[in-house]
Amino acid sequence: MGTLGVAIVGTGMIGAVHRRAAVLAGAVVRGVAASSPARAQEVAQSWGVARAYGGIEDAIADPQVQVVHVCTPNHLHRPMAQAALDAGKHVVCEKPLATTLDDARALAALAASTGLVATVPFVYRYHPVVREARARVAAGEIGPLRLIHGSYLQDWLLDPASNNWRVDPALGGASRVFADIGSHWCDLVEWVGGERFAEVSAVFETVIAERAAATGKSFTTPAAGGGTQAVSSEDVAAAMFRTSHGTLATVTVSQVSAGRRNRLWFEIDGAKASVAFDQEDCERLWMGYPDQREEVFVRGPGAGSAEQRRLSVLPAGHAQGYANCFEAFVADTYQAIARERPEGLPTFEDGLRSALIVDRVIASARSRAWTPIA
Ligand code: SOE
Repeated sequence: MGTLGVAIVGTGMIGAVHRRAAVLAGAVVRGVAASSPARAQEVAQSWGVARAYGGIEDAIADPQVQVVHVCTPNHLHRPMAQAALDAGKHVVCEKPLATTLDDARALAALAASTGLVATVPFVYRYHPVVREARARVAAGEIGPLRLIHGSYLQDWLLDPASNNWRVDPALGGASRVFADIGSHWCDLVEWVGGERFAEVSAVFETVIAERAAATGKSFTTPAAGGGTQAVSSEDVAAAMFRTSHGTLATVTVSQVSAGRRNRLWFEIDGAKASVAFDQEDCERLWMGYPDQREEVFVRGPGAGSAEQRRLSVLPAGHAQGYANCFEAFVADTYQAIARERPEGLPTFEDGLRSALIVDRVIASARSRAWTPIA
């Protein structure tokens, strides 16, 4: 495969993460599109990128671009990803794949019909010890599942002075905290545990009723005096799931938990052992046994499952984290374009699965009833 040409559409915090991962994977970023042509110019200059596109039309018309990374606010994912696929470009589209289930269905169907590579960054799958957990569960080391539990907690929206496009349902979608980060947790535990959620009972709470008016930037703390706006999206969510095997799962999700920056944590308890992962302590995997034994598996290239070793690019003790996951995800996406099939690559099918879960979680939170996921 020759050098891939890439367009980055959306230049907030996550656009910069995509750009770095694309470059490290050997691609050339041909151009950027942003919220305005002026902003695209500014970013193109600071990133040292050749072209500042006027919009998605220019990006997909660029013959030097084979892959479009959609890093815009959520409500633009559907039109941007669709335009790119229609133009014959491979797509990496941020999660949530779309703000409605119908839009996610349409994108997944379109991607399947084109045969193009279309992926969604469920990047926590790329922690080497997460691969280790999955391999151990699949090998029967923890036995039949008895319980799944955990949380995904952040604090970047604790301050009422903080606001962001994600808070506005017109831009972020009908769910905020669950679609933004609960979606990662669900993807991860279904993928590691090997059981799919079949029904849900969920509760949403908006604990900060008013926030400083948003400026539209990806992570924003607006200056005082800019007015306030009422908040309708949820700051916290709690959900109980039952898998199709009958296993109970519970998760707490929050963007207002002081001191928790990005704490995705899960534990899967089986009949023979338990396995636990903490994203903020991501070099280690905990295994617990009923006879008081414990094992802490430490990430490294020399031990453990094949996928753990494949993704451990640094020696143990040389911490590998979030950015490395992103890099490995983008590198695997590009490998898929080269016709290889990397293990565990999250595609638009996984984005659709996630959109279905989020849709059912929202329905349950509204109806206050157990709701099937089918
Ligand atoms: C903000 O909550 C955010 O950047 C999410 O949008 C990402 O998906 C998550 O990985 C980190 O936090």
